[in-house]
Amino acid sequence: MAISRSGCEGCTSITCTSTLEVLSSETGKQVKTAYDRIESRGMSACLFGSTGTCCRNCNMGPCQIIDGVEEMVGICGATADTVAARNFARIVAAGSASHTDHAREMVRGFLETAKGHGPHQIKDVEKLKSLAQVFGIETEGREVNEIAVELGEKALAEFGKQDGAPLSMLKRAPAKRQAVWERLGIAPRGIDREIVEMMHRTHMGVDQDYENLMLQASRCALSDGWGASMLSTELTDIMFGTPVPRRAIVDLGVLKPDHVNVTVHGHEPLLAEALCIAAQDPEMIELAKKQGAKGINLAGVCCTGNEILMRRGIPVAAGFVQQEIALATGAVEAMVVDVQCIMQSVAEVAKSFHTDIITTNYRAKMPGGVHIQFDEEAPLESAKAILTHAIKNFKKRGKFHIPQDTKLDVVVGFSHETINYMLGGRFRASYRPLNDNIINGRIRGVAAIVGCDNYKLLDNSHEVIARELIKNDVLVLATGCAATSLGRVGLVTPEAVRFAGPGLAEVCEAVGMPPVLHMGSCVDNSRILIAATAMVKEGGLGDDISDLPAIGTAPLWMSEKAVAIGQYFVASGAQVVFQSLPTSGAKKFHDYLLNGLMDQLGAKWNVAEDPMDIAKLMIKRIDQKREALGINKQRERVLFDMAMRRELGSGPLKDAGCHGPAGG
Ligand code: SF4
Ligand code: MSK
Repeated sequence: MAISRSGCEGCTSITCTSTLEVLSSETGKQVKTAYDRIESRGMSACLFGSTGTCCRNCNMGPCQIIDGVEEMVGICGATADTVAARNFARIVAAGSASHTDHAREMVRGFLETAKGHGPHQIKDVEKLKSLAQVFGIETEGREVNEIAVELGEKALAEFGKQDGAPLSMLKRAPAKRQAVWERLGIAPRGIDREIVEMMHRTHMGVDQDYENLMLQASRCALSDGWGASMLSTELTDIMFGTPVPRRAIVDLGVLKPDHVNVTVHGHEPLLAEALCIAAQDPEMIELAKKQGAKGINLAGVCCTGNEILMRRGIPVAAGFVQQEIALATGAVEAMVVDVQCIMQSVAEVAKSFHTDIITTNYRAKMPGGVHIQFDEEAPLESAKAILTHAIKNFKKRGKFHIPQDTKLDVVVGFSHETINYMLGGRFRASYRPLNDNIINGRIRGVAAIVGCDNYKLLDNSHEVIARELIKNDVLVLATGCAATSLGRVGLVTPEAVRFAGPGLAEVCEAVGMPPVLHMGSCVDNSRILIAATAMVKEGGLGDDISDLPAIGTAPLWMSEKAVAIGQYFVASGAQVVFQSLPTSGAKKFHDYLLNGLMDQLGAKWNVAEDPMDIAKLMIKRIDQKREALGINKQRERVLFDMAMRRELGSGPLKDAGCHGPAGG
């Protein structure tokens, strides 16, 4: 459905009140946003492009293929199925490459920290030691930094590995899943290698068999999920602290009228962490005061926002579709960006105001932006140079409009470790209570709502799905911009328990947790793999991820990364539902994704257009798994007695003022 702002009086398709308020304001009317561009283009998407049957992989084309029409194959003879599979596989490769390049930077930053360079330290020593074990690193009697250097070097080697044993972290998966990968020959050998091979196999005249292409697409995606993304999440946690539950606020109302507002947008938390430290520097605060501001207000956008929200409680101003809207307030002195999901239009919107778009990464510059290169070897100095530039803009601020009533409370920071500790209690961290509550039916199952927002679709889709799921006792795990949008509508807080079904509500109340758990940014979907594995290993819910009453969705996916994530979930045994897939023009291949993969992987893609249909499909799949496990009959509610409440009520939210295992 096309979304129009139509001067905003007729904005019936945008439900977000802060977006509507800014677009209707004097400052908002000054700018053109994606909503205007969609309206003027009429959203007439190319049929061949959107159904996956346009090929421009060689200069005999581009070829537009019509499935089943003999003369409408490619000049080279490529069929609709081959073309759609190659296009799909390239999307997976691009998404995996983005996570991989992000992860590589984080590993390099981790190594610098391990060597004692820069402002950061190894914060989570326990996690360092447990990851060191996965990599076969001796920890007994060794200095923390010595272990960290060896871990960093071994982690960096995972990217360029060619042969030998597969990626180290694959062995964290359930044994049965590892056997599936081995049997199919899809255990990734090295992270970069799988992306390169995927690009090669989709070149003109190489792999023409869609089933064979999908084997490599799975291997490539697994190198992201169990390789790059997992490395990034784990090493970032070790360096900056594993997230623990903390209260924070989200939405455009987090911008402050009397402060220098600096929004941090992109993905790699090295820059954002350095900015957080620099923003507390008395020298910087003094400079802001000299310019007439009361201080410096950092606020996140997109996944960088989620990273600093999870670890520091820094507010998030906007998700993906609100990046232009944040600037349209006229209250942002600088938007500091690094990589991924930064729309080129932000430079154009900024021109209407005093705002600068500060690019910081040599890989991502844009016309109209001011470039201040982030120096990994001197992060604090770079951060101060960036902030100084932003502070100097404060005096130039003209009219602005910050929607004051849109500032929502959230409780975030649900890492795998937190869930383990929170549900298992202080003395025996474990997933046992979660599994037991699934088996006895209080919790029907677990659903992940992840990924982007997308201007093409109704902006309340995440909310509709989440409300239906929690109402039906399904615990929701959220990441990325989906988590931000759920925070904006008040579902990421313990108070949202009133919207949950009776069984889920009982568990949430006993622990004091929200029915929607914010697990972080888009690379943090690897946390969901670890959580799913922990559920399997705890016992009682089958012996593979594919046995769990669990499912994921990225209903408003926009980025290629979302498809890579979807594919690594499916290859790990978890079903996913998308609102659409760019493969529907190729009947056999499309059917292979929606059905055929099941035989090999025990999981598959699903498609449903309407958000409510997505939710219903997710519940249906969860119930099918419950039935297969023989636990569907046990859904009569067992009321908590006092002993049960006491046992669960010892988690961090109840008795530790929102501080978990690693402190706060
Ligand atoms: Fe056309 Fe084949 Fe070239 Fe693709 S690879 S553009 S289908 S000739
Ligand atoms: S930022 S990938 S829009 S989640 Fe990770 Fe949001 Fe999707 Fe970008």
